[in-house]
Amino acid sequence: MNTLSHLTQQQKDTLYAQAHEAVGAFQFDESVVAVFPDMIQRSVPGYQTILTGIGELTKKYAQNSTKLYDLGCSLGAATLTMRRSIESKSCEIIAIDNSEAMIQRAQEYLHAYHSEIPVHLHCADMTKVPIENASVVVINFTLQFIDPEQREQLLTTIYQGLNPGGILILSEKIHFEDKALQESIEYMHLQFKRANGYSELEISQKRSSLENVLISDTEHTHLERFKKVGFKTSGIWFQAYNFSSFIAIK
Ligand code: GEK
Repeated sequence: MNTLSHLTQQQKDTLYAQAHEAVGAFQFDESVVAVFPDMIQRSVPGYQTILTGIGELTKKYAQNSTKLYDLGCSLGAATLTMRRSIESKSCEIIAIDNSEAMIQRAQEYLHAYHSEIPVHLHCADMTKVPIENASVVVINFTLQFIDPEQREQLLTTIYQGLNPGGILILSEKIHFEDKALQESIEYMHLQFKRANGYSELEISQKRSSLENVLISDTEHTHLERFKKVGFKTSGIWFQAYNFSSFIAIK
């Protein structure tokens, strides 16, 4: 079940339905916040399954008296899933997003449910946030928006802030070195968006707006980076077309 859909009116994403004279760079502003649950579900194959998996992994990896982080939390879907799934004692969740509009709306959602587990929501750049005493760190489709030059340092900070036995769950859009493979898997994703009601105009304008904003890595780059920063165990636990979710265990 989508945690947010029955709270929101599920406002439909029509941001790119009309032709724009010039398509600006994609921004996580109020207009995106209003349609975000619909947008992410119609654009990211496997999004719900990944949220369910985050819940299961939280159950298994959250340790007593530790912190769980949701970096790039948007409206807090992963935070809500984690909060419902924690079985360990005295945990707290730190949820970070650098969009004020997202954080404000996430606050409303989180208040709508009762829980004994504290959640601290901060409007901040996730590359500047200290990570400490962590048992679970989630980055669900956000590393792809971070400057590629800063990604290794961020993962190093996370590795150092994780306790032994702690887990990083990282979901990303990926691309493939092999041109033919890239083409056919991208085609599958396009078909997914078409089947979810996006027009050719919407698809092409959204693609232009994300150019130079969403910069994907390959599976190989992700796995090598996990190794480089110190993770001994890492791999993909879920993939739908060009969208993958990795785990890395300390
Ligand atoms: C979910 N995790 O529903 N620091 C903090 N936040 C950032 C930064 C940054 N430097 N850059 C971008 N963001 C969510 C979905 S959406 C994915 C994550 C998508 C934030 C940005 O404001 C947005 O809310 C989020 O990262 C990415 O499970 O829209 O494709």
